[in-house]
Amino acid sequence: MTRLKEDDIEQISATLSDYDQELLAKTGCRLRELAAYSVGKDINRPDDEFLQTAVIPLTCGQGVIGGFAESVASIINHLGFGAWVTDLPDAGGVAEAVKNGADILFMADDQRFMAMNLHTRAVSENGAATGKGYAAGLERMNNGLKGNEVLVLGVGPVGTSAAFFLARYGAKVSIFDPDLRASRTLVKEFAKFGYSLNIVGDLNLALRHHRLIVDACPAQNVIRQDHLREDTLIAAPGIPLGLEAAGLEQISSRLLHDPLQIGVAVMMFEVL
Ligand code: 2YG
Repeated sequence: MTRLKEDDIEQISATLSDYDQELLAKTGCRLRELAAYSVGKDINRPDDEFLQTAVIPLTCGQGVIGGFAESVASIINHLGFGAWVTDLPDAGGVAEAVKNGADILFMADDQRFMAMNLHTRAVSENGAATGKGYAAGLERMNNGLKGNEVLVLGVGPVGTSAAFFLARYGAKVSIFDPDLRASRTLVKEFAKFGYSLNIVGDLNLALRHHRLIVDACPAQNVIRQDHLREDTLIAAPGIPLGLEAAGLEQISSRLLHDPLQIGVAVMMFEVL
């Protein structure tokens, strides 16, 4: 589980409008539209506007990440919903949220980042939501994925979710993970849903062969400049970004990568 650092997230709140413009240029959707699209929900649900969301900082484990709860609340507010960070952390914060009429709670410890709707009991976990949102982002960037080959790097919670939704969009999904057993387990899981996954053996060959890539692994410099073509599209939920700096400026308009925005937006729409 990657742990964000303060400097990964310190710019989020101030740049959400620019972020939306960039996302619109890449996918044809702003963040709210992409999140609604990824969960298959209508974007305008009038009664949702009044839902109140509380984000509760948690001090357990390695403790609070400065700006984390504030960034989550700012993303939710940017989506058009009311959100605030509780004054208290932990149990006191949960009580404060409930007492002050929160309908939805967001909180993260070192293992799980969860959202929950106190009325419907719907819950959402960040890893699965992030994979779903990035699969939708790639599908929009490519104007559909039916019959397209997509390479997914990393079969953790994010990569697994991304692979599942890519398959649902009709993509031919190949996976790579250093842990071959994990890949084999995923192949069996997918077969239960009638989806066939291909495990790539040679990563270099696979990176050269694939135009569409989901980088859901925490490794750095996995994707090199010589792996990129002028029509390569990369959806990279993995932190830190696995693309080496040399390749960055040439592909920036064809790269989806953010530390929190898409995952939080999908979590919100999953629990609405
Ligand atoms: O409340 C706080 O400030 C801390 N307890 C938050 C700790 C979050 C730890 N998890 C992570 O940093 C990431 N897994 C969050 C999601 C990253 C999305 N790519």
